Amino acid sequence: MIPKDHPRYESLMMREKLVKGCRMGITVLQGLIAHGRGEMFDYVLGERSHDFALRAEKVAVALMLLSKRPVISVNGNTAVLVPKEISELSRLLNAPLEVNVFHFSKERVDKIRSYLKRFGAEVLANCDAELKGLSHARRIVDRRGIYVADTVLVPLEDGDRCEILKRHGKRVIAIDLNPLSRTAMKADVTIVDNIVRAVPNMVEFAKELKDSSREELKEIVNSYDNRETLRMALKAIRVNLTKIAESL
Ligand code: PTJ
Repeated sequence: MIPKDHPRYESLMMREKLVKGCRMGITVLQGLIAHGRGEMFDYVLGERSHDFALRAEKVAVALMLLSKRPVISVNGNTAVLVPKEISELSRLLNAPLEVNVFHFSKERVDKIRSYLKRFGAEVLANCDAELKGLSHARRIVDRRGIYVADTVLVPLEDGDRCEILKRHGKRVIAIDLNPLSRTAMKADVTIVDNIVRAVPNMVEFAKELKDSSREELKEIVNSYDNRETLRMALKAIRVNLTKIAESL
């Protein structure tokens, strides 16, 4: 049991959720390693949602609201870290969740689907279509979801799928604490924030923006420059580390 007054309580609780996710067959062991990388970036970013992240979260919500077929891709880490919050976001944005995993087995996909359904979301997981150009398992998608989506939200993504989604004419929104990752660099909107803060922030933006006009939403999206977000994220790491070094 982790005492509530432990200085790293929230961080340790996230680890507990992922370990439990592994025991349930939802999260893969590789997901623990991926989380460790995320933790490291969160640490050097100061474990808070920076202004550049809040901006990207708002733009992401506006873009999803403007889209005809937005879809939220969910993997094993996302499913256990923010099941309730991502289901709420899905409802507010009218964007179904789709189980899409790197370490694929039909059994695992079904487990993630059943788990998410408990939170009331519409969950696609038919695995009945393939994204051309990808050789790994993330190519396996649902014909009603990512396959026909115009915008895909991809939290904690790995490798090259972002590029392939874009080649298929889709817009990609990434949530990734590592601003240097391939996905972060290639996405249309990169949210450099911990998923446990990013998704609740997006829920709030969705409540605020859901009745906005298309013109208002377009204005939010059109003035956005993702390269500026990446630049600011990298600079935030430098500034934070310099501040700490100089305070010693
Ligand atoms: O469930 P599966 O089979 O799809 O597998 C999922 C993992 C996460 C194992 C797979 O997608 C993977 O290997 O991912 P990577 O290549 O390690 O990339 C994950 C990215 O997410 C890294 O850049 C991490 O920095 C970032 N990340 C990890 N935890 C968080 C995070 N970003 C935001 N919030 C987090 N909590």
